[in-house]
Amino acid sequence: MTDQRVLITGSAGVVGTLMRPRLKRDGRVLRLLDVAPQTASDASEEIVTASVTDAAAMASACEGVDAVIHLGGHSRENSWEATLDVNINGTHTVLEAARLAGVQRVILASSNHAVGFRRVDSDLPADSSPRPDTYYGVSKAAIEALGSLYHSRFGMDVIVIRIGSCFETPLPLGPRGLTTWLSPDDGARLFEACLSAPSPGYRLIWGVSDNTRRIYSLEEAEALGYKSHDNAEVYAEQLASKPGPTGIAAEYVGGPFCTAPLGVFNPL
Ligand code: 15L
Repeated sequence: MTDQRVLITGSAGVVGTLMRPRLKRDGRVLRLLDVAPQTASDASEEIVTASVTDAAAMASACEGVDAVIHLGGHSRENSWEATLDVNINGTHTVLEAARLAGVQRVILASSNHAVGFRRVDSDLPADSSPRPDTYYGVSKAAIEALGSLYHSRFGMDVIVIRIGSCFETPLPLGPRGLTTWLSPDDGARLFEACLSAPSPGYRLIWGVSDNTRRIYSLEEAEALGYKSHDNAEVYAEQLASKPGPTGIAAEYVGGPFCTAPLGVFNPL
């Protein structure tokens, strides 16, 4: 039996770094693509140093691949030009390369910031229409639309995950993290569900742990086979003394992104 080969773009980024060891499996090769240098830890890893905006590099990166997990791109607010180039054109380049190489399944990383201007007071369905809070959020809405297009036109299975906040712990995020956290282990469970669900078609799902203070619906992710084992609430005591969002940031899903200046790199 030949190995399953999964291409991960943006594998040296925050989510990529957390997923890399967790998505290792016997019989699976991870092809790890990033602009940053990386080193293969063993024969089950293949390294590609390239940008998702490079069509030729993406074409060869997609050769012999069974599925793509596309995490590459700017992961927060940036200039319009950089966001357009790397996030929107980059995702188009990835999808087009995957299509031409015959890759049947692509998993795209969207974000809560695609719907950042939705109110926090509901169990928000995963397919809520976009209400972006930043240029970054606009790019994530565009990525979702591109995924839908590639499914409808070409029959590719495309699963788009609106990720809450995927970090080792919710502690750096402050109290908002108690709502938005996707634990790395749950993240891996979610990606495994996305890789193995039979013929999913086009899906838009939330990427979040089963947090006590969760405001995103898990119904759609669970329908794909995801089961969260983690809950950010175990960090609640440690975060009790930290200031939470106030004003607009407290009212809307995007939190601090909703008031940060547009087009300015934001380390939040
Ligand atoms: C995101 O989309 C970012 O990529 C991540 O760095 C976090 O800031 C997260 O949203 C969040 O909302 O906490």
